[in-house]
Amino acid sequence: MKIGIIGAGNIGANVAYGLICSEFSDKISQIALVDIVENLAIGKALDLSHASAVFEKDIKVIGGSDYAILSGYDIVVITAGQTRKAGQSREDLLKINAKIVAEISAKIANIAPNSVIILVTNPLDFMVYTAYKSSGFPKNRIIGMAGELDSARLKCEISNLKNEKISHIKASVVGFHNDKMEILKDEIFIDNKKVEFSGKEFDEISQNTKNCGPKIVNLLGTSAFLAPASGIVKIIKQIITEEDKTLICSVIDESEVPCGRFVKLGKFGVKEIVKFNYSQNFTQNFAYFKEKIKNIEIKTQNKETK
Ligand code: A3D
Repeated sequence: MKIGIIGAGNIGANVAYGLICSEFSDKISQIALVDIVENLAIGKALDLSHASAVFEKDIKVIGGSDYAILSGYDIVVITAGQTRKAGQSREDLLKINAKIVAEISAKIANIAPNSVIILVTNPLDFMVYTAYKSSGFPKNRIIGMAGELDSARLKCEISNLKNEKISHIKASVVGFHNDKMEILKDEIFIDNKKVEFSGKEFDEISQNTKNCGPKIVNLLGTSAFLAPASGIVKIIKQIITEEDKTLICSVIDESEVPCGRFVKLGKFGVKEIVKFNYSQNFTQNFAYFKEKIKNIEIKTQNKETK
């Protein structure tokens, strides 16, 4: 498998490093970093190629600013764009990042027309939609990473509150990657037993989960990158190994509204959107998305590529 990463910044470089260190690294032959800042992509690729050599892995890592290096690639991750600064919401980045992601997606469609595109650029669900329209790819080949990160953050909160090991906890966050994210209270289990929370406890873990993003921005002056990169590595693992596992990813169904849903992944991206009885709120929020996206001009490709 050949994996391209657009944006050699914090998330991009850590996705590459995570892939090199992964237990499925033998399935990866090449990683390419592309960044508008050419030296950054070349320099980080060089460093990562040495990391790969330290671990005695046969992964070639290349970098540059020319998209031609992605020719025929299988998976392309888009991390390029601005990050939010303290006080900014993810949606403050909408216009600027939509322009960046639209241009990049159109280039990917030309150079790697059979690839699966994975997005992390914020505001995530809007960028999934932008890449879908600008690439002309079918819905199954566009995947956004957020639900696995938000669910991991929720698991950390539950682990701290109940003093339980993360590996014993099942917890899911679906919907949009913003304040409207939905914590599935009835789907929280420890050792397969449903967990009961007082109203105050549930409010606290919900609020803390939603606040993880801004809290890290305030501490670091930039957004989180190690956990988001790990979420992308997890998605790539599912695509490559095709294990029968359910993840939460931002995907587009017939409603044409991307947001976090339960999915199964495989070589061609989304294999299945798993049926689930989502709340009324979940679908009511679609109106909010449609209202916001209609003000964003997105250059679209004429037809879907197969
Ligand atoms: P950062 O370290 O700034 O890296 C972004 C990289 O993109 C930089 O190296 C830029 O040079 C590059 N870039 C900018 N414009 C272009 C372009 N047109 N073509 C190619 N490269 C370009 O940011 P980061 O890696 O920390 O974050 C990347 C994105 O992920 C931001 O939009 C964040 O808000 C977002 N993010 C999402 C999550 C989710 O959970 C969805 C979490 C954390 C961050």
